[in-house]
Amino acid sequence: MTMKILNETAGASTIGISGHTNPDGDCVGSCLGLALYLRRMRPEARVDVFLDPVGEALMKNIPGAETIIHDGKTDVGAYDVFIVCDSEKGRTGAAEALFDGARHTVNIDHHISNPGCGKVNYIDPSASSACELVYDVLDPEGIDASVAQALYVGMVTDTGVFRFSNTSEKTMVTAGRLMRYGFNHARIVREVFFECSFAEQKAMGMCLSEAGLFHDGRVICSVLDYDRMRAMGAVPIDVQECSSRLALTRGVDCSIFLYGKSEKEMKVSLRSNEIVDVAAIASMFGGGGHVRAAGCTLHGDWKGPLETMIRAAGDQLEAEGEKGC
Ligand SMILES: [Mn+2]
Repeated sequence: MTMKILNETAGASTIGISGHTNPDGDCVGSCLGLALYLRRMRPEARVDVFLDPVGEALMKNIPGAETIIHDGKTDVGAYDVFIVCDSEKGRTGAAEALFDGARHTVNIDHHISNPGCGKVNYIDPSASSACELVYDVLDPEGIDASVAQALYVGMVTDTGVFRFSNTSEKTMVTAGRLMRYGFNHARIVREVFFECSFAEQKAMGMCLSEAGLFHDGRVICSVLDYDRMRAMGAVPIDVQECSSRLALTRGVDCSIFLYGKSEKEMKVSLRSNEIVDVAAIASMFGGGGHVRAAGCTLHGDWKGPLETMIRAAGDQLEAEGEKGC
């Protein structure tokens, strides 16, 4: 039987909760969902959440986000219970010492690399999100709309609004049960997942209109140099989706997107769908990453390296074509 968080926190007067550094929606949602629930069900206990600063959309859509403690500072010597969500303890930054010093520890996570670092662990790599697992350890009667909303935000984040292959029947059933508590789920999806800044919209438009195709339309490439970036008021975070979007062009396998980070520095973001090993291309210029998503940085001339990268992608596609014959 799945452990229940009320059993694990019985008699506790201090409870600490944390997740990984640079927290995403699943991390913040699972930590806050758990905290809001425990503040309801264990009113006698003090419940502290420790996380790095959280982005604007998550601050707005995760209830209780304003109660997060950012610097890991606390006057509690040793927590009665410390819970880590969506992470192993080694990725929690300043909170790791608090976890190590706690009398009892719990770890709830869906990362396959996590062997479980608590005295009690609930680790399930088949779960879409930590939030899906947090729901399992709560008693449904103790959940209210705020708890449900926090968990829903995390599920939406880690499943890409229920699109990714980690979305299971259990994910949909859990999400459906959360909806019963009543919150504006349409607004959450819009604000947390789809909304962009004006600069981001402009940058995406410019990136798409400047794009060109190579190698029979199987490689796509676009460049926003530093002057363009500056003219639009765009910063690197505004162009983080550009390469993925380029790769969604029909017929394309590989996208190469360059943007100026400063006068002298071009960042390269590569994506592929099924064939090109973009990590191999990025490594030609001192970068790296994964087979389907990689990047590197160019100093000085970028036109020569760009041609080289386009050619390398074409060579890989050709080699794959020969293999198929
Ligand atoms: Mn997660």
